[in-house]
Amino acid sequence: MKNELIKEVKSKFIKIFKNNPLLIFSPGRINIIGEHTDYNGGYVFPAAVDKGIAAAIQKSDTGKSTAVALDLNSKVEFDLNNLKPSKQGSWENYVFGVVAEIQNRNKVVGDFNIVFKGNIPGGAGMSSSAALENSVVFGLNKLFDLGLTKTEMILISQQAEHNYVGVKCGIMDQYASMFGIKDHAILLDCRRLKSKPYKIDFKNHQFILINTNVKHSLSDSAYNDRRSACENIAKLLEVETLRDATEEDLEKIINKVTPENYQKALYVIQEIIRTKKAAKAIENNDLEKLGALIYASHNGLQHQYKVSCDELDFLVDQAKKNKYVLGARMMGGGFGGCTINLIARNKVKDFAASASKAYKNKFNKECSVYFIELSQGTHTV
Ligand code: GAF
Repeated sequence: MKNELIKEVKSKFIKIFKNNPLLIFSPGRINIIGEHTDYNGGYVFPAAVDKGIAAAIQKSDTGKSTAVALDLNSKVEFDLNNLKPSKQGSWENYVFGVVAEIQNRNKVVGDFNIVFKGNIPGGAGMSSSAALENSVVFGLNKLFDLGLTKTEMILISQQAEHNYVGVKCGIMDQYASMFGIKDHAILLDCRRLKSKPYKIDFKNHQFILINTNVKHSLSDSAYNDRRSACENIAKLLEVETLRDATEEDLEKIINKVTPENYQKALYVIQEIIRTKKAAKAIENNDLEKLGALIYASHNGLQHQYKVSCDELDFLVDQAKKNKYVLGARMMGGGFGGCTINLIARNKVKDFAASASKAYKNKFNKECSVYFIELSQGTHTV
């Protein structure tokens, strides 16, 4: 699947631009636990996967730059000296944003052509955006000898998302996509950008994803709203981020915040603790415990942070009814996309079939089941 994708972008590139490109694969990610904690300076527990974006990129000598999104059958030509965001929601903002942020760091990028295609459905909550941004910055760094470190590259990708795409995201997605390690998840301290790899090789259990195939609108503005609510509460508490606060600290300002925002901050404080506990559970091979933490994470996302939706809640309820699923929760920003499920290997087929059937009956639409492999981060191929 990945190889076919790479072959396809290569041959399309050669057909359009008549020279040989540099080929890059940049993965999407899952996240075991630690949702909406990254921009609060907390911990997350993601892993890069075998699905992502394949990009073919090369210098251009025609005096202009071109980007081609094969999935969308869309092509834009642009002038590197006159970059500004396109209308909100345009895919080219991911490309323009990365170039502009490189330029902001006084690095010189020359004209280039890029052709890309992905195999993560948009809106799945698996970070196709970060994968695309990382593929662009990684490719340009190589082509133009920019001398950027991987950490600088992910900060560029993140800024592109803030300033060109308009989502004030944390660093989890870009980090996981860039630094992923085969067969491992990464416990990431988002403040220090320090991570610890955990080999994931449960004997009798595995993670699977189920995509609701919905993405409710307003998710970007809801995301930014939550981020600023968290920042405001951190200010009230006189701490840098909610990572530095405890439940007791929060209780002291209970009268100064709305009950809704109180619950959101409480969720973040509790989720950071759950994430660290999840790492311990994996160290101890205690999958029951890990599963319980994953269910608790969903409960917080649904009732306290309020970023879930009926479709995600329904799939998590289906998981709860099945004793072979140890834990399930919504994954990523929310309002649609996938659930992640920790399930007994020999029961995957049964659960996938019963959950899919129930989902179809309830919503009159299909969900999709994804099997994933934990894979290496952004790389040339
Ligand atoms: C999105 C963001 F891009 C991440 O930074 C993170 O906040 C996530 O939502 C929620 O955990 O994927």
